Amino acid sequence: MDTATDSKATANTAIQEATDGFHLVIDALKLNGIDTIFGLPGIPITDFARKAQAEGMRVISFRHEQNAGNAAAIAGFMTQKPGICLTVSAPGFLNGLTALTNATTNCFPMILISGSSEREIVDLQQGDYEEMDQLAIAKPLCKAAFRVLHAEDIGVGIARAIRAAVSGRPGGVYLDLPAKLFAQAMDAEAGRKSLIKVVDPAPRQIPAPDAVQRALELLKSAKRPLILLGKGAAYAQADADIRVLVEKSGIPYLSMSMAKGLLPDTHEQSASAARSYVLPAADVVLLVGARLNWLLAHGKGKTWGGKTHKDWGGQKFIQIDISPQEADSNVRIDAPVVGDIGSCVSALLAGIGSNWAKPPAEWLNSIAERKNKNIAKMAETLAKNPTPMNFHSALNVVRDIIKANPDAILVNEGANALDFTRSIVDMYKPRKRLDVGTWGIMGIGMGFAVAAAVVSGEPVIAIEGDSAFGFSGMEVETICRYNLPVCVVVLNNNGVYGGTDVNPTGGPDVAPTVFVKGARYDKMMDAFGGVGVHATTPAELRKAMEEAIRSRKPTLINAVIDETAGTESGRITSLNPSAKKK
Ligand SMILES: Cc1ncc(C[n+]2csc(CCOP(=O)(O)OP(=O)(O)O)c2C)c(N)n1
Ligand SMILES: [Mg+2]
Repeated sequence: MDTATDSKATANTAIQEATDGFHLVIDALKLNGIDTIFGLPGIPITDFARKAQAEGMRVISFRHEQNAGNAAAIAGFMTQKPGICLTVSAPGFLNGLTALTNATTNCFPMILISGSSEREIVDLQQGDYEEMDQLAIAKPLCKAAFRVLHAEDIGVGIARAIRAAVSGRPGGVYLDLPAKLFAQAMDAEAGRKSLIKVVDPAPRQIPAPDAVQRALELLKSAKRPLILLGKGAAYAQADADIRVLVEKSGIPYLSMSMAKGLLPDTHEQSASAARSYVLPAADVVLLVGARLNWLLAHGKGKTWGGKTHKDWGGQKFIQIDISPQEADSNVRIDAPVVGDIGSCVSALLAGIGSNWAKPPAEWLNSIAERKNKNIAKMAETLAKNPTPMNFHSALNVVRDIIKANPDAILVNEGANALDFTRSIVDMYKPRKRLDVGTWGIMGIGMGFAVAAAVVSGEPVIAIEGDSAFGFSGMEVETICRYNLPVCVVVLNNNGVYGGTDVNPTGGPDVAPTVFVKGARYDKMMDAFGGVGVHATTPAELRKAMEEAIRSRKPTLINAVIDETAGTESGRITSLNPSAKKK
């Protein structure tokens, strides 16, 4: 080949070697180790989803964007990489937005990528197909929001979204990609060069030595110390150090819902069975990735030994949190330790050394005494076998199944279905319990279950109230379509909190909390080729769950629960405003 032909060939290759917005987004995600997209196709992102699959990404399609969003959020929690949710414009975007905001509230790293309509039409409000100023709407509802208008900026856009999602306190990020962007072409080599592989996306944040010292001194002075592990501690994946900190210090601990299993719930230092005793009695409390929000009664009031709901108890708090703004949000924090949880815990560990004095025996004994009494009482209740089943007799089965399969992931939502499961079902390993989180949001069930199965490959058990299940129930088709090892157990008590309310007018409408009685949710699973089981006894439930775990087949068990067994709002009845006028 002579030189003339040679250079002609090169010129031709240069023209042929173009890339476009579609591929730049895919390449930028892949370059940053993101290999899965949860979404729902349609204009303008259908081809994007197709091309992502063609380029080897896992694209999991849902039946509603909120479920795809919840899947992305929990994938973020499990992996420390932002989970990606992909939606169409306006309505699809809005459907995904609830999940994005929930992710932000829960500090789960997630990126919602939505296609959007033409900017010039949207901005003049000329009525485009699915017109909406999505960026403006997303902004106040998530941690950060960006829009990319030019193909050469895709690399920067994805990099900024990743950093914003995972650095500092993780959260939800919105990334707006207008339809026109996808088709924009550019030179492939220039495109490659424009992409950014994010270096150290979630940099460690080392706590200040004097803050650590202050915390250690306070902890040392305690007569009745307590450690509180939050879902931030679970997210941090500092499991071994957290366990050593708890064990070396000898301090009793409580796990918040999604921190259950960080140490096995059966650990001798777990004070969960004596929670209502230890919270008001503790004198120094070490919060590890747990915020003093409503889930901890804002750190004050009767729960903490205060005289009224507003009074502070006498506790002093040490708070480990990555956000410097968290301290003093509800009550005084005497020793804030700001940094990433892994770094903070290892700094405390270094300070604790090997001859740290264990807490006074009096404190440990009084906890043990209450704990043993409550555990014995619970064992008695669990051993009963009433007809129809109640939450206890059904969940006693789930408790055994998780004990035998500690790697299985437990997804949980509902009111009574949530609260009873949390207290009855022990967890043995970190990040195995995924639930309604900070908001107590219904609808996370099937999205979380799908993502948990996709991300981990482990069997997933979703314990669902019948109302809770309804929010995402259509995704049983998704579970069947991808043949995921998910076993859904619907604790069916005929309604929201129960099925006994009646319409006081005597009119034909049932009460607002009541559903069709005796509904057969198992048939929904049958409809899509999974295994549906109707279980009316603990023995039937046990057999069906064991079979589901063994076979790894999509399974839905309709577990019939006494419709009178629940209480209004589960365990948070006190938050219900009650009408003054009867
Ligand atoms: C998005 C959303 N909507 C409504 C609620 C209010 N809510 C809390 S629990 C619940 C359902 C409780 O019923 P179920 O899931 O059947 O649980 P049960 O108490 O009957 O076991 C509802 C609707 C919520 N938390 N989130
Ligand atoms: Mg119910």
